[in-house]
Amino acid sequence: MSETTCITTAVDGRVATITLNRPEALNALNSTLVTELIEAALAYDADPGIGCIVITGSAKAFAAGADIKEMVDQSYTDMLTGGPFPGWGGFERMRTPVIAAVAGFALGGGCELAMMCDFILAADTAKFGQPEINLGILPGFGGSQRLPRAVGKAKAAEMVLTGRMMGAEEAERSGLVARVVPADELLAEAAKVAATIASKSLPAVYAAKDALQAAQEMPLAEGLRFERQAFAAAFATADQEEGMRAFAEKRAPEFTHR
Ligand code: CO8
Repeated sequence: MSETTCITTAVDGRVATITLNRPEALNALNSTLVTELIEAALAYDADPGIGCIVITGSAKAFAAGADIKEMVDQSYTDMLTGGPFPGWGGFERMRTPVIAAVAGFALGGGCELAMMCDFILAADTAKFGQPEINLGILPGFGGSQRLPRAVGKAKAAEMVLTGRMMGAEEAERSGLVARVVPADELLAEAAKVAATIASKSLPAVYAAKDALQAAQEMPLAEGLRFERQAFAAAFATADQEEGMRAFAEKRAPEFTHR
């Protein structure tokens, strides 16, 4: 395990885990934490030895939002020119799947960070919310766009306009999280799911992630064309032949990630 100022990182086999670690501020996303998080995530993304990344926080908070104390004196121009957190573009374009393992508060920028990940595994203690309205602002990390896509316009509008938090069970029912697990099993379960993903063919995983992302961004016809091309391209990989031969020969595939 290695530790910087506001995060810790650990690698186990082909799975990397980044733990947000500012307990004194419930993992509020200040510029140091965000810089460290993005740097670590991009370094893992560039490493073909890593097949899945888990981002998690503490038992009390995944992240309670952007650091309000750091933002209080920021101006319109500060925000327009990137605010305290430039660099999210690279995070959003990563090829490696990212799982958010959320316990406790995931609020504001914390909820938005979780939604930027490919999917969320939630502890039964998780609480999601976009409480920016209580601060005289609105979501600024994609919450007004990703939350309605995840839970529908009505529920998203209620949460964004009132600041109401949503518990884990409601979040699962609404489609915000993939699955809820008991809090003391969250990290083990996230590690297990991440190891499963990391055991698959890397090019196939990259392509599947891209296609799922396209579904969020493109009209259906365009997304279907994207998928058709990506599907055909999978047949240019050694792993496709290995995966299908292994099935026919009733053995486990040995992917070489090529
Ligand atoms: N920023 C800074 N400090 C925080 C934050 C935060 N978001 N959240 C908690 N803290 C600090 C508290 O100030 C407190 O510090 P101290 O001990 O020095 O007083 C410590 O963490 C513990 O917090 P509490 O005592 O408040 O703990 P509670 O258990 O009583 O309450 C809550 C927990 C309900 C989570 C409460 O802390 C809270 O409401 N936090 C703020 C939540 C919030 O409003 N989040 C949205 C922030 S705005 C945002 O995320 C915008 C993102 C878009 C930016 C785009 C830029 C380009």
